[in-house]
Amino acid sequence: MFSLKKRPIAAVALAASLAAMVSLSLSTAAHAATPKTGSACAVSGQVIATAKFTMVCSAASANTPSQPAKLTWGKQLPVSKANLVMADAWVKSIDLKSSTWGPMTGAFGTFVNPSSKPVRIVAAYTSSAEFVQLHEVVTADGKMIMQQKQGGFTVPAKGTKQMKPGADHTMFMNLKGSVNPGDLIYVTYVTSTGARFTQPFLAKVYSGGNETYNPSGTSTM
Ligand SMILES: [Cu+2]
Repeated sequence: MFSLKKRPIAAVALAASLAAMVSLSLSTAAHAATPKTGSACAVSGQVIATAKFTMVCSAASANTPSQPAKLTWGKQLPVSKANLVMADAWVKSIDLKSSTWGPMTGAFGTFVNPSSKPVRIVAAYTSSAEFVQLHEVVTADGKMIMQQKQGGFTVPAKGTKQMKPGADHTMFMNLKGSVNPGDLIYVTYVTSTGARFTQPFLAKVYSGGNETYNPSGTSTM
């Protein structure tokens, strides 16, 4: 574990290596055929979204020190419309020029599921960042760290699921630019069945939510 706040150099190196991995895999996706289900992918939580289907990069099993997770592309999930809405959606603003963090920020809000079936959110994407992860905050070695949440977020039938600082949240990774107070950032969530739901997040100034990021955490679907 390392603290991005205390070690900006490590954060920059992490961001650079993630950027390299993402641009490699994105350019591969753009120039080649759609990757095969089960083939290797670079970044857990990365999404390929077309008009017809969605594919999510995730691990077949949880990541452990002795057995690093193998990341693979999931199956092509047919596109449909998710039966979800969100209340109080906001994102923490970040000025990339003055930030000592990597180019990442958190988004929060409450999912509302009006249907009679639970909905599981497994991935998300936005044009404002190279990829998006669904994070949880846990305590490890006495420190608060954030990492990908195994299995994503489940919104119970006729229920809600809250994302808030210091707990489950949506993380924008490798932001393409600063997020200024008042900006609206559009995020599309993908459920386990491939249903999608796009939500605007209003950017505002917030000083908390500074957990250390554990980059070795991976998501399983
Ligand atoms: Cu996070």
